[in-house]
Amino acid sequence: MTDRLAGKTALVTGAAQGIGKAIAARLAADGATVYVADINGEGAKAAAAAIGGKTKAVTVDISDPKSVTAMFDEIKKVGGIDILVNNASIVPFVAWDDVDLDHWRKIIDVNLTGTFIVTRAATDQMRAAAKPGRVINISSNTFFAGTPNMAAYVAAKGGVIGFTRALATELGQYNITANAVTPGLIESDGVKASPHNGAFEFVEMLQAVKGKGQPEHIADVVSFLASEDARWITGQTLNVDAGMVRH
Ligand code: NAD
Ligand code: 4PL
Repeated sequence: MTDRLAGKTALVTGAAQGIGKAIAARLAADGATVYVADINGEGAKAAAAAIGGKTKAVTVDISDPKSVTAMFDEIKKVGGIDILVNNASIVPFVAWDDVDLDHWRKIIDVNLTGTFIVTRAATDQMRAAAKPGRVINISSNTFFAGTPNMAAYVAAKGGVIGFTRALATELGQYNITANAVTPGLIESDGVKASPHNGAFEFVEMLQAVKGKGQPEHIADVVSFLASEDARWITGQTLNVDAGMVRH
């Protein structure tokens, strides 16, 4: 769509489907080489093939440090990473009475700790190559709204915002920026296949601008944050939800 990411290498986690796939497609359309990473390796291959351009599929479990290290060893061979988009997460719909310790631990482990594991490896690689960099973390507007049936998820997404703020402080001296994006309800593959699909009417009532949130609404904003135009923005949380919440 532009050439503003030409020569850059990007990694998008959870890119086999949904918002991650749309982000990968947009960054590729902006000229970047894009690693389409997902725990669903077949899905990642299919997404990379569908997007075309300079995409490469990779199988990774963001909560497994060994798997993450192996992925970055591959990326290092082609010159290292410039742009990291932490998008992979589990999007649960679990009534409060069913939120037990196993569920809590699983959601924190993937959605928050997984984000840390990938960011640790990616930013070490950026620093070793003395390259400027971008970290873009996909949080959620549920952190502002306290959305029902997602208690562990809401906590993890708040953790992602806190982590982003600290990361910006730690990495500014290396010319690496870190920002979070908080989407509202988006009609992703995961949402379409879940009870969240029944919430669009209610959410649209709260939105200032009407319509159903689409993965591209998020991908276009991530493209901006990844670009040179966003060089003076760091530690911020950009809410992208048609005005459902104001924070
Ligand atoms: P989705 O369920 O459609 O896709 C998520 C992808 O992440 C899947 O392909 C899945 O295989 C992958 N994944 C899950 N665990 C993984 C792991 N351990 N390692 C690697 N990959 C893993 O989700 P989506 O709706 O497109 O959401 C994408 C991001 O946007 C998530 O961070 C989600 O929390 C956030 N978000 C979504 C919405 C929404 O309404 N859809 C709203 C706000 C925020
Ligand atoms: C408003 O992040 O932001 C449902 C499911 N509703 O995952 C989300 C809203 C969901 C959201 C989200």
